[in-house]
Amino acid sequence: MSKLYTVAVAGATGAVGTEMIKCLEDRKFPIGKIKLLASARSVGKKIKFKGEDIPVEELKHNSFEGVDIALFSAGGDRSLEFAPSAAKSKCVVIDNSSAFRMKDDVPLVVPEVNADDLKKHKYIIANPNCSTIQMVVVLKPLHNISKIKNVVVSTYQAVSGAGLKAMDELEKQTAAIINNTDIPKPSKFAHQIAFNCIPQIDSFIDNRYTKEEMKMVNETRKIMGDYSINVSPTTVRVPVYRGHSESVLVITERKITYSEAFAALSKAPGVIVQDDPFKSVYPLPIHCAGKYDTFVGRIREDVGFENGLSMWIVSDNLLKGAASNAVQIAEELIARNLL
Ligand code: NAP
Ligand code: 3JN
Repeated sequence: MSKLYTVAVAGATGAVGTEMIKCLEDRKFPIGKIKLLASARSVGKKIKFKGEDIPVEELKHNSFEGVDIALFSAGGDRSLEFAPSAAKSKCVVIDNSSAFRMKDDVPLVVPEVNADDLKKHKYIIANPNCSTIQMVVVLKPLHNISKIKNVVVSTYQAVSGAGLKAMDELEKQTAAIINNTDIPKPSKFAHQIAFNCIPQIDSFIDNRYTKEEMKMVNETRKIMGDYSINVSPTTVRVPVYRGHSESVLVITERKITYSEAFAALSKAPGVIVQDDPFKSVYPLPIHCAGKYDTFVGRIREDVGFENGLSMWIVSDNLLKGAASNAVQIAEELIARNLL
């Protein structure tokens, strides 16, 4: 019989953690025992896993004794505090926060792109930012045809990327506007998100970009293993519950034709091409929600830039952008005997 693993989910009650638990069950991850960890506030709650009610435990330094793999999505501060304790007890941490992503000795992995980097792990592996993950899954097959020099990307990011409270904020503001009652003040976002678009995700830094934008710049280079790729991002929050969309222009060393791009993307792992614009067929967040793949359409040879290729990329930010990429990393560790 093949080995069954003890798996912990830290942040089990959150938007990402909830999806991690569902994903482990849905993908039939070989689990013998699951530990669900969150803050002291959640102790007493139970979460269903494979038909069983599992009690939520408080995340503590000794939570990882006897645990083989821990999926972390409890925020960067918790990752910084608890991931080293887990690693010390030889539990492999797959961390969803930005806490370790740019550290030299921590692999930053999207399995379709750089699964080989996993062999360098020292018990902590980082899951990239959601906007970066869905972009690099599509960029890699194009980069294999001709080296990508520049990427110009604008994102249209769903509120679920900012957690459960952010989803609630959109719902309550929308209901208030429709029912003509007082609109609740913004709390998770800098402005009202209902019926609006906000060109700010995370906080601003000195160069006038946001942290989310700089994650796209730095993480893309590390995952693609090519520090010469220049990324020019603008990240925008839109009133969509689930599914991040991206308008992406890539400039390559030599021209990639529409047919070459279509052929390469059609056979790329984890990518589904939906591209029949004359019949209004292109990826939409409402259709991509709940799916593990990344969807690409509106592929066209760019009219404004020589050697430019433009496209529209959509994926479920809570799945491929977070939970299912993390579970895929765990699956890859088992397949490669790296646990
Ligand atoms: P969320 O819905 O607000 O959930 C936060 C989770 O963290 C909850 O389970 C919460 O437990 C737990 N938590 C908070 N404080 C804690 C503490 N002191 N000790 C233990 N657990 C604690 O947020 P989310 O959207 O799931 O995001 C969680 C984290 O995942 C983010 O901060 C980010 O680092 C990462 N993330 C990554 C991506 C990505 O792009 N890959 C996308 C979204 C999020 P309680 O319910 O008990 O408070
Ligand atoms: O806002 C989004 O759509 C994605 C958000 C990701 C996020 C939210 C809070 C903290 C991150 C992340 O994964 O980069 C973090 C973090 O820095 O850990």
